[in-house]
Amino acid sequence: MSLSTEITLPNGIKYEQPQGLFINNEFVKGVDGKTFETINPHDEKPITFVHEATEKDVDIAVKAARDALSGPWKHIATTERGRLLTKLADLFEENSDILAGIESLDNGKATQFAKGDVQASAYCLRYYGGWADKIVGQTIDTDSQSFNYTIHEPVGVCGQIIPWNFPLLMWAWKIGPAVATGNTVVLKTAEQTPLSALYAATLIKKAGFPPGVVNIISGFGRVAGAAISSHMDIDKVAFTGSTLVGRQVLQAAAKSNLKKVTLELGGKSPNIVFPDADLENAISWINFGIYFNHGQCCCAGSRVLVHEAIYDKFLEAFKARAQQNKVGNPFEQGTYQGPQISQLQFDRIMGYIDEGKKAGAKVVTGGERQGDQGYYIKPTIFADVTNDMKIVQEEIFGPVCTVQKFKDEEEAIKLANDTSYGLAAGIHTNDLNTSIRVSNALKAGTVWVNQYNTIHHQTPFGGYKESGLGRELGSYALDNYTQIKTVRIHLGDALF
Ligand code: TXE
Repeated sequence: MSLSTEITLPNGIKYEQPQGLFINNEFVKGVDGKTFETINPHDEKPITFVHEATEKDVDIAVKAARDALSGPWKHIATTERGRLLTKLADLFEENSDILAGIESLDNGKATQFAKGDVQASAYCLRYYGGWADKIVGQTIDTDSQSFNYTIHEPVGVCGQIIPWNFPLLMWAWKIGPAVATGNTVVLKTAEQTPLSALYAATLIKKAGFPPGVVNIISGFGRVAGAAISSHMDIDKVAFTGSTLVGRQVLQAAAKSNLKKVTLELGGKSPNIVFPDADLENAISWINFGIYFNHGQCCCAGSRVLVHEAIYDKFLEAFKARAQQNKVGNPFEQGTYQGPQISQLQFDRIMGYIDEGKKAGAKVVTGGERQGDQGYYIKPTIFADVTNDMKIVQEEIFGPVCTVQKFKDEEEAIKLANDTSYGLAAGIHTNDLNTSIRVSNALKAGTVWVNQYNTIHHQTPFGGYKESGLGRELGSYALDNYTQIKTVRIHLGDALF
């Protein structure tokens, strides 16, 4: 079985696709010689195969990461660590067409948004490159007999498990802060989308990272993912994915070596429209809030709450806007929404749509698949829903939203918070007081006012309640990847 293959992207770009596991800066086969195929969600056909990591390969990758930690990486100047990350960011930008093309092919996202992901990944890597030589402790004055200071040390070997909805961006969110703070990494991609991460691995080597600092493996959750979360020589695990698996990762960490855990999980985020909002703007953001990335966003604004005074007008205009979104081939000019990631996700979403219809919700638009090939689903709006319906309570992770009426601010807040999740929320109003009052009352890790889905690498992101543990992005993410050591020096004679 080969370790790389030439692929011609639908836009004519030819490139060499690595297929191996990236360990110690080399592509290798898995110990058990297993491979698996990755499917193009646009035509449901296999693109190519990649080598599969099993427990033994996770062990090998962890050893590589452990060795790197006590090798040259330990002694590398912090400024040099930062330079490697900024170089990596430059390489992302230089290879933007290939990286975005792979993302559209393997994940199905429209080229315009795939390019946005590559740019956002580069910004994220560059931002954390800037932090590498600014990780500082404190000196703490307690009394004249003591000198106290803290050092922020790397946690060690970090296992990172990422999903398929933003394969490159999650790669950058995870690797950036881990490497900036001096850790080493074993990152497992999602089995649905291994390709862009492997191409990005070639850039790790090109940027000049020492072998073993960043290791990238393809494999399945129950095998390689589980091996990471229960590994005795991994010091921290960062996971993005379903709440169900997030719980399993936390349990595995508790049962093994109590490794540190950060979790970025699901959501069922409310997007609230007050009667004084600029309706045209609000509708554009609400449309982007749910249909961006085909609804496959943990923070998707999937529960739209609209004041009763503007409800009918809103619904009519939102329906018209959603019907304008071009659904189709990700490589075609102007495509807004591509296919869902897999047959499994397609079936899950269609199952929720059926469930909503059976429960008596009204389909305002969509509610069916598009075409007969590829995992395409029409942008779907449900109205006449009640809070106890499954489509209002459970994460659908597809282009499906519900629209509900509220009569006043108090009811809007009550409905918004009536969920086990707490990742994000949106507020659309021109009243400053309303925006601040409601932001304060919402149980969500991010509140967007008069915008939606505008995640920025400098601002933290993460969930309240069952949406996760810890924060990614911004300076806050650095805390996940550092251990704080306190050193107390006694300056006088013995006290006791
Ligand atoms: O997620 P999984 P799936 C939500 C969304 C979606 C649902 C299912 O609601 O419909 O999850 O998606 C790895 N130990 N989100 O099945 O299984 C897996 O290999 C360790 C929200 O794809 O959680 C992949 O790398 N790892 C979300 C990653 O976990 C395991 C993004 C995510 O897969 C594992 C994706 C195990 N036992 C889905 N089992 C978000 N927060 O953005 C699986 N994995």
